[in-house]
Amino acid sequence: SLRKAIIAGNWKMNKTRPEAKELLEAIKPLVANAEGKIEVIACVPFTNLETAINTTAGSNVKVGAENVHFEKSGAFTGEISADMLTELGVEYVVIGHSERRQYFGETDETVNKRTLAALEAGLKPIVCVGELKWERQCNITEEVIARQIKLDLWDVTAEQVKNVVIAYEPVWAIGTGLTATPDQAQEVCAFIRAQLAKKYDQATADAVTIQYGGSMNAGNAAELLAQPDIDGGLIGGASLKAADFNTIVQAAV
Ligand code: 3PY
Repeated sequence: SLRKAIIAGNWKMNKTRPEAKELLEAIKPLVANAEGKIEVIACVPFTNLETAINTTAGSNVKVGAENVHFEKSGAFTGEISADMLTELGVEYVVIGHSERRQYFGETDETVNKRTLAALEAGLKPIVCVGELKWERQCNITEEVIARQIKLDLWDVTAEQVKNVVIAYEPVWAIGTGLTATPDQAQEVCAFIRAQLAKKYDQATADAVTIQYGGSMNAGNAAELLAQPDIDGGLIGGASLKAADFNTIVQAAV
């Protein structure tokens, strides 16, 4: 592949600090052989970031946050800025996960603002896109994805987009145990790359890592990752078990 694969765990709202330390200590030796071949990331709750940074120091496991606010500082009670994350040593941040869009009022506009703020601060955004079940049934998956790519990456330059990871997560496959078939996932990931080629150029599009997410697990990862336009995974539940997460990592090495 032209691109480095990226396997990222999305821990969601799970794990206290001692539990986070224990899980990362278990993951580290298992995935050590991936060093230099693929990127391995744990995206963890804000309260676990410092623990995760300390626990993974000197290893090939990188740390990401699960959200970031778009303003630099100020009266935004409960929010966390990009500078606060980079100062800790955080490298990646998940932006616009469907749970944030569904439950916390995220829109393409706020996803775009967060993406720009993250890039400006030197964080690598993992921007999540994906259609609802209803939208797939109505045959408008491509319109939905095209709109998200256009709006979420508004004003993101060709130079900047090389630091953006796109995660294709069909909303009907999140937390449902349903997974897109490899063909379905490949079709949309190729469509995303075509949209990037249209917006930027083919060389730029070819350099962007596109992950599949949505109930990727130890059993289905290999065939999803074998698809030409799927360059990794954003892993929910299976990232909370060291052995399962490692099976997925090994499928990408
Ligand atoms: C899932 O696998 O359910 C996810 O939401 C990954 O982000």
